[in-house]
Amino acid sequence: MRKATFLALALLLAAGAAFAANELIVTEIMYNSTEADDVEWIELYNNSGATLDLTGWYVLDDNLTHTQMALSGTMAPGAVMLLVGTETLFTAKYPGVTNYFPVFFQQEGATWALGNGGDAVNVFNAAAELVFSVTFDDAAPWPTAPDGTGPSLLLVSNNYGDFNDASSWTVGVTDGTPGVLTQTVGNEDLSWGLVKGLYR
Ligand SMILES: [Ca+2]
Ligand SMILES: [Ca+2]
Repeated sequence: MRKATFLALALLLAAGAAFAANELIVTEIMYNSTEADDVEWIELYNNSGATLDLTGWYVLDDNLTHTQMALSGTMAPGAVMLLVGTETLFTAKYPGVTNYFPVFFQQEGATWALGNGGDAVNVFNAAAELVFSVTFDDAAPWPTAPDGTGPSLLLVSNNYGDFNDASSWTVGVTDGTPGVLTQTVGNEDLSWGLVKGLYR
């Protein structure tokens, strides 16, 4: 193992204390895709060491009076699931990606969407406790490329201190990687799989 990689691992482990406190976190957001009708999605990751029973859990944007998007089923440690805006748009753009919940926050205009000028993603557990929250913006210091030019808004894998800190997020690849975790900055030698392995 190269020395630089070892240092990166040590830094990741040091950051793990704050990270591990968050059982279910958002790792990637597509809030303004290049299509006229945004193909929106939110990527959720089981960051705990245990299987999560998501019965009763739900997601909202910044308007807590909007229709709650009920999560369901279970997620194994390290599992990734998507909350998708509109199923038909999503499956047309990302054929083969099937790890999404069977509720759709944009569908047929009935519910809500992620604002192109900034919004929030709030995850609540079955006790209606806020367990994850990010309020993002489309302007600096937040990454601006996710605002309609193609890339997603991507959680920086080695900085989990404050999800509302713009520096915790970066620019994903064009069209993002929905349903698949991707390592983002600095440590190209590290995969998310390796990072997850370290926490087990
Ligand atoms: Ca949008
Ligand atoms: Ca991803």
